[in-house]
Amino acid sequence: MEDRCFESSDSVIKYLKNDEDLIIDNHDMQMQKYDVKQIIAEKPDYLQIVNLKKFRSFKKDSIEADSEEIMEKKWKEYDSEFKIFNDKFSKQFTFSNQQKIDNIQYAFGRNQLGFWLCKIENEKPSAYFLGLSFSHYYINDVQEKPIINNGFLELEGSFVKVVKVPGLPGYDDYSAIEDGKLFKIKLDDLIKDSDNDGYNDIFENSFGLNPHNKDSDGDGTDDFNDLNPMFKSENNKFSQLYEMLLPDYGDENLRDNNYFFQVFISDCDYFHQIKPEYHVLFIPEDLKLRTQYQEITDVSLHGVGKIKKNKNNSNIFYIKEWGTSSSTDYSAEYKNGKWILEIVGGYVI
Ligand SMILES: [Ca+2]
Ligand SMILES: [Ca+2]
Ligand SMILES: [Ca+2]
Repeated sequence: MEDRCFESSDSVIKYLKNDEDLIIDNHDMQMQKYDVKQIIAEKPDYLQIVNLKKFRSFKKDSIEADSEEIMEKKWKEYDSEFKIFNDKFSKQFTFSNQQKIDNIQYAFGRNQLGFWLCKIENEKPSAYFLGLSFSHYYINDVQEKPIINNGFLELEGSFVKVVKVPGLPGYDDYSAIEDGKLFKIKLDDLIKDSDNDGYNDIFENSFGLNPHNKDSDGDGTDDFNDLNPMFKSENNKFSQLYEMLLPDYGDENLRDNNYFFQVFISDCDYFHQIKPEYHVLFIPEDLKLRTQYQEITDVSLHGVGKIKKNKNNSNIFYIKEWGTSSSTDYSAEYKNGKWILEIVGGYVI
């Protein structure tokens, strides 16, 4: 645990440098050159890909230049068009491509983790993770044909690659590798939830949960309702420190947002033991321990680093927390059973 949670050196400069290296490593992983062949070779088994003769290009679909007024009008239309989805799913997804079949309403949903099929049946919302990485797959915003057809989810789109914007970690741009694809997934495969805990198998496999156990970490709470489904929460000094450094959403109650997650890349046991106020997932630091989805998809928007000890005072520590556009260094003093945090550095882009 010592290695996984604590920095070995106590030079602040070295500490900062290590952290930047970590961020750069994660970006390098994204920069791996994938071509069409490789994407197809590594595609999930349940995915079928059909080449379309007539199609809407990535360029047309994604970067059609609109004036601000048109954009505003579009957003207003969006609000009314997807009102029932926004109501039922709170604001956990951006929706498109709505479809009604008998008394079931479907829409395609996107969030920080990736792509989902959202369904409302008898007033009850459910979402099914597609497991298709936005690093490789682009799904068109506009699609003339219905997304549900003959027992399949059918989505038009393109193969893409991520282009990192230099100097702006977290700001991704995309370019198309090949347009005119129809991505097909059998609804039975997509909806399959072997342990019946509310998360489909594809989601659990993509993020390292157990698709055959309702309670992956064995803490007595089902994965779907467990805010920290991968690890048992424990109340100790250092888990408290990590809790204090989590992104703060104020009084907003996100507990019932079962499809909203903060994802952290960390192997630190104390970090894993947090008791958060919203759903969290962890990704292993070791690339070899990641799932195929995690290997190619950058879903972590926030991070908290390792703990650095002060050589002269065993109650003083240093720790860094970062988001997509800022990074903050803290000194943390443990005094009378409480942490006192003080900002000692950082940057904002
Ligand atoms: Ca499940
Ligand atoms: Ca499960
Ligand atoms: Ca659990």
